[in-house]
Amino acid sequence: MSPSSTGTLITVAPTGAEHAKAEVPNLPVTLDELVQTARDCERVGASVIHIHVRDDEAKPTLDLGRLKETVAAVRAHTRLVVQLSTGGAVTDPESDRLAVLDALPDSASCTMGTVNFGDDVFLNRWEFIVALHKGMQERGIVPEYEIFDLGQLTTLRRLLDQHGLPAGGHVHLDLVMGVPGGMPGDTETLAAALRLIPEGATFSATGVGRSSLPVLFASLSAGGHVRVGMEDTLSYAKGERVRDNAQLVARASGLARIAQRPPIGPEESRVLLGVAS
Ligand code: KMH
Ligand code: ZN
Repeated sequence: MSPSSTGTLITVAPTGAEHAKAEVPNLPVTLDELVQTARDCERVGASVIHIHVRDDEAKPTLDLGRLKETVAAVRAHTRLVVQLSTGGAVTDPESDRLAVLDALPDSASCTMGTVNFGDDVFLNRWEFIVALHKGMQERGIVPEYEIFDLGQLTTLRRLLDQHGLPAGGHVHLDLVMGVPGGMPGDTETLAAALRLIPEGATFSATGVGRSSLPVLFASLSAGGHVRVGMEDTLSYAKGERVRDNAQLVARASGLARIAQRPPIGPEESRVLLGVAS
């Protein structure tokens, strides 16, 4: 992909599984808050939403009923590509993570290996990766392969070689950079990832915490797409907390325009990702 040949797909990851509502009161955790966030972010340039759901106590949950209700509500109120997390929280069992696919989102995340995750371990065994990949192929769900470290790009190539292309026929991945335990979020590491990305694939990049902006600039300059949101960063600038997810999406949209790679809308994102309309 040549750097200036395409617009920018902006994904918003509004909630995640790690932040506590008590400590982050503006984190969207209820269905109403999520739908409002989705609408606000679509208006300022997001075209994909990466969703983690919370329960009535605002704790992360993979309850299938809630996931289905969430997919339906976001579809009813926006045109965003709806991507569910199969990563969940580090404590979620594989069976629950696999069952996420039964909510039949447009897209779902699929992490390409185990990684230290702060003080925890985010476990993704090879057999589990294959089960997720095949489960998505069977259901026509388009994966976003999550890459937390460079070796996981090798795993992605092995997965595609052994088990074929994903639903939709196109490979799209997200470099999740700056997780304590994963690859750092800087230009050098993003550049190193480029030569390991499978031929014909598109990529997005996410910088966690203070790597948010360096990764955003690096990805835009390298022809990549971007993911932003309160799952990944709660700080807008030094000493300034994020106001809401739309603030992060609006900044990414502005920078994408400056880079002459303006945000693409949900329909164009569907075509790019191979998601059925
Ligand atoms: N919450 C992390 C343990 C994903 O959404 O697929 C995993 C995660 C990745 O956020
Ligand atoms: Zn996530």
